[in-house]
Amino acid sequence: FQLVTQFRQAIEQGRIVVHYQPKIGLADRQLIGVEALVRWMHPEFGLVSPAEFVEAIEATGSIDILLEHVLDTVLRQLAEWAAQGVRIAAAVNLSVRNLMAVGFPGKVNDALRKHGVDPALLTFEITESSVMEDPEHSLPVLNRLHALGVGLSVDDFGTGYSSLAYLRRLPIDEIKIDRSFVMSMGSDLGDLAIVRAIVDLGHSLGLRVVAEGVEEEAARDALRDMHCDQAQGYLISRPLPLDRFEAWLASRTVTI
Ligand code: G
Ligand code: G
Ligand code: NA
Ligand code: MN
Repeated sequence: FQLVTQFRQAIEQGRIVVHYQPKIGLADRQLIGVEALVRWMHPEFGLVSPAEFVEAIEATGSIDILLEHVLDTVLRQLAEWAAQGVRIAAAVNLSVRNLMAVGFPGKVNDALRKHGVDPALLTFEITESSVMEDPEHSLPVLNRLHALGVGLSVDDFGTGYSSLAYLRRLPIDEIKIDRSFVMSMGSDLGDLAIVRAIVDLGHSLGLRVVAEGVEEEAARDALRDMHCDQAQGYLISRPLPLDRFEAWLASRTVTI
């Protein structure tokens, strides 16, 4: 496949980069960690979003090259921050295919050891639909990841159709409320009710709850009042390349 060849080349040329979007605690507004979001700096098309290429790479069966690259980049960075005395956690997105690979947890373990990173600093984000696609295969992989001590988060929560009984059986630590609900909670009482219900549901199941797509101060304050745990979104910061994220961090005297 030409795409795979191009993609491998892009990795070698340093054109597959990771951007970092901060996540803050709502109670104290301190930085907790970042979500790692990959981008392809394409010579013709500019900065290409993963929305444009992850599915295509996945279809070729070579999605593991992307994950290996992202994981290596992120763990190297976490080790670097830890060496500077800054404790920052990171979340990495998994695709459906990643969840089906039985050898995947072993590779994660190797990568953690290689970089000497505390497993508690790494979380994987999975979507409801990717787990539900083939639970027989994904559940053992999730259990092994959990046993390593890495965190597991269900992304885009509220958009799928997982039964609560099923959710309770997954070895997860966190749910992320889908940004569609959070972005309109200020103008739509139905979405506000959904956000509130998800926060309560998550807490009843002993899970941490993160709101993504926080764009307005009013939403942030309402989420804090509902005791939602963490927030991520343009209000706090857009996803940033490493140098700009570090500048953001350094200049952050007032906690936003
Ligand atoms: O950053 P952006 O809004 O363009 O992300 C679009 C989508 O790509 C999101 O659903 C996000 O979860 C996904 N994504 C970002 N980085 C990665 C990655 O490293 N691996 C996978 N599988 N998906 C990613
Ligand atoms: O599917 P996933 O939740 O991983 O997608 C994350 C993507 O959401 C990021 O790549 C980022 O570009 C986008 N995003 C993050 N914060 C906001 C926000 O506040 N508003 C909007 N519209 N998109 C956001
Ligand atoms: Na995500
Ligand atoms: Mn999401």
